Amino acid sequence: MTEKPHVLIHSAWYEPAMRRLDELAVTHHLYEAEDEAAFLAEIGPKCSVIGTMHYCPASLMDAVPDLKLVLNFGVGYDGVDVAEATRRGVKVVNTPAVLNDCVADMALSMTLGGRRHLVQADRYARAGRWPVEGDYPYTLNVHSTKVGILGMGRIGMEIADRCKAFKMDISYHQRTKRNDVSYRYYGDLEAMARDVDILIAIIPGGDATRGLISEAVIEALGPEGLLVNVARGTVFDNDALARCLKDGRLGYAAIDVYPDEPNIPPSLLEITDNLTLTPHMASGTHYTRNAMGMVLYDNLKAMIEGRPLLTQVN
Ligand code: NAP
Ligand code: 8YV
Repeated sequence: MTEKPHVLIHSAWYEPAMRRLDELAVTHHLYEAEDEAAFLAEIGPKCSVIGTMHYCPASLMDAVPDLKLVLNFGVGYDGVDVAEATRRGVKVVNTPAVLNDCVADMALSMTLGGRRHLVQADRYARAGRWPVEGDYPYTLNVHSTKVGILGMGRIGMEIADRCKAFKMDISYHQRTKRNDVSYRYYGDLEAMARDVDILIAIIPGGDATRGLISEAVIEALGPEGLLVNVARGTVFDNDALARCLKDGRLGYAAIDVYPDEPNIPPSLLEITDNLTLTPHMASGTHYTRNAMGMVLYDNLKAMIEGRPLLTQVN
C-alpha cells in the first residue's frame, strides 16, 4: 500500500468536510500551531499538498519544497500566487459552481434588504420609534428596476435568473459579450452604471479588477442607486464609497467583502443609515460549505489515484 500524502492545512474550512481529508491523507493544521515558524520548518518538508482559504503566497510554498497541489477553499483564488505555483509545476484547484446558488441568493437578499431598508427598519422598530415618530419613511421598489450585473459568469448568471423572477430589467458588463444570453451588454461600466438603478458586482479580485468600480462609476449610479458587492473588497476604493454614501452621491450600498478581511474599513463601519455590511458570508451555509469541502476532497482523491484533477485553474 502506498503511503498517504501529507497535507499542510493553512486555514481551516468547513470542519466536517475538512476532517474527511483524513481518510485520504495525513493532515497537519498550521492554524493550531503555537509557533508557526517551527511548525512549518518541521512539517513543511513532509508535505506535498497545501490546503488554504484564499492564501498561498510564494513564501508559504517555500516552506513545502515538495509541493504538488494547492487546494483552495473558494472559487476565487486571488490570494493564491497561481503564476508562482505554475512556475514551480504546482497545480491549483478551487471550488467553482457548487456555491453559485447560495452566493446568488445572498446577492438578492442584499438587494432586497438594501432597497427596502430591512436592517434600518428593524432598528427603527426595536428602538420604539414607530409609536413616537410614525411610519418608517417610504423605501424604493425592487420590481421594475434596472439591474446591472458586473460579471456575467457562473454566479452572475444565477443572479440574473433571480433578478428576472423579481421582474427586473437586466444588463451586464464584463470584458467579453456573451453569445448565449439576451441581456443587454455594456462594453463600458460607467455607461451601465448611469443607466441602471442597481449594480451587483460578482467578478474575481486581484490586480486585473482592482479599483474597477471607480468613484465616477459609483457617482454614475446616483443618489437613488444601490451598489451590492459580493465580489472582492479590492474592486473599489472603500473610502471613496464611504464619501459617496455620506454626501448622498450614492443612495445605498450592501457589502460582503473587504480588502483586509476580517477587518472592515472604519470609514464604512461608521455609516449606518444607507449601508449594510456582512462578514464575507455569501457562500456560508452548511450545504454549500460542505459541498465546497467535498470538491477539495474529490480533487485530492483524484490526485492520489492518478486521475485528472476536477477543478484545476492552472
Ligand atoms: P466566473 O464564472 O469566472 O465569472 C467571472 C466573470 O467576471 C466572468 O464572466 C468574467 O468575464 C468577468 N470578469 C473577469 N475579469 C473581469 C474584468 N477585468 N472586468 C470585467 N469583468 C471581468 O466566476 P464565478 O464563479 O462567477 O465567481 C466570481 C467571483 O465571485 C469569484 O472570483 C470571487 O471573487 C467572488 N465570490 C465571492 C463570494 C463571496 O462569498 N462573497 C463567493 C463566491 C465567489 P470576462 O472574462 O469576459 O471579463
Ligand atoms: C469563500 C469566496 O470561499 O468562493 C469564494 O471565492 O469568496 C467564498 O465562498 C468563503 O468565504 C471561505 O473563505
